[in-house]
Amino acid sequence: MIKKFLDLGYQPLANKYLKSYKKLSIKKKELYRLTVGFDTKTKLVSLFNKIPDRIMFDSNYPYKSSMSKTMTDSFKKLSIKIKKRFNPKLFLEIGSNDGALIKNFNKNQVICVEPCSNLAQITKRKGYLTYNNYWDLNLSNKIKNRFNSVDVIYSANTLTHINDLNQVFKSISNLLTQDGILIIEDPSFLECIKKLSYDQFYNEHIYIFSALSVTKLILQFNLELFDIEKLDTHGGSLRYYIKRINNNKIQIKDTVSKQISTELKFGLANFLTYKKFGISVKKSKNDLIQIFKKLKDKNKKIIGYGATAKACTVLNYCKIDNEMIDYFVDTTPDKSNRFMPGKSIKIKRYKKTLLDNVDYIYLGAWNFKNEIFKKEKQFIKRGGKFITHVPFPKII
Ligand code: DWN
Repeated sequence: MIKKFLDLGYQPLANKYLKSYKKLSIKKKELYRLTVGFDTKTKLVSLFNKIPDRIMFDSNYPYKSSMSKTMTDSFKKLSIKIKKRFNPKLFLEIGSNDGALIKNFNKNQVICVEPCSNLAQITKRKGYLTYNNYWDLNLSNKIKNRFNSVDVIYSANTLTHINDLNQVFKSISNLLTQDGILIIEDPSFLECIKKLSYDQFYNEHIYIFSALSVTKLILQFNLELFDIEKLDTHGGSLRYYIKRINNNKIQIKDTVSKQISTELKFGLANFLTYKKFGISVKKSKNDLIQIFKKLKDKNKKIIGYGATAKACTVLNYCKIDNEMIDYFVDTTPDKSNRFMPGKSIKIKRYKKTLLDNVDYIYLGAWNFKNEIFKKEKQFIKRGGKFITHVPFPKII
């Protein structure tokens, strides 16, 4: 049974940045109700309204993983680890984006899968075998016919974006060698609760995983966890290492039982924990609005930094508009001169001078706080301050 614990109101589609501002309508289905539930049986957290993937992931997907040094550094480290620990002859990435990870591998070793054609073009142009497809059984069979099997399959921040998880894991199991490894990496629901980062919910994040839910999910496909790594990326993620249950060559590390017992201790198996989270989110919204109002009463100039999908949820939930935030800055070329979805706030291509005369910066990309603080030493030195809602609304 799926029980609702969070209602973030009517929301536009994240990552759909409009060229000019227009008021979106519920009638025309330009807005959808963002409600989140907890399945008491499977322990899986998911959205009630699921937007078809063909609408979300098209030929104009603006997000590029390579836009942050934190992510490119993390992928470089991971590539070294994968080569050392598993030494794959053939490596497949589901959701290869602009190639931020696979650029660390040899071209003859890698298969990229990427449904957004603008991104698939990038890895194709660089000479990597790229299937511009959604991940499903058809594609898995097509690759199987050509390569027979794959040693390591990896996917970061992608499987949680796919509605049909049964097909996802069936297609993976279909292609993986008998002693093959699956590595997946996604925001951790435990961290999401601890940090009150309700902005992890938007249409693309159909699911938010926990070790508890992943364990149950993969069991149906005779797969099991054998290691878990905690990562700082994307506000606290988990990297799950998965093998076939009948593969006895690999030992199960105690990182798995430790993570599961931490989640159980925190109450991730009980609906009450989720209900409390929902109540705290309402308080967070009111406190953030108060901060903005107080600063605007003093005529302070506020801008946003990082036109993230996450910020889309916050702005639309808290009803923060261009009366509060003058503009957003972002390094992503495809976001520049566009508007934050559902809001009349313009996004400008990042340059340092856009921070001149700014008093406060709202951290849309709070998950890259350290990288941004390092970059904006000058702003901080002249007394500039940041606003964040994570783990609670405050001025830094
Ligand atoms: O799961 C998803 C994650 C991985 O990426 C997708 N569904 C969509 C996207 O979510 P997001 O937009 O919330 O992700 P990020 O990685 O928090 O986005 C950071 C944004 O901030 C990018 O647009 C780049 C920008 N940025 C910047 O302008 N200057 C980032 C840094 C670090 C900077 O210094």
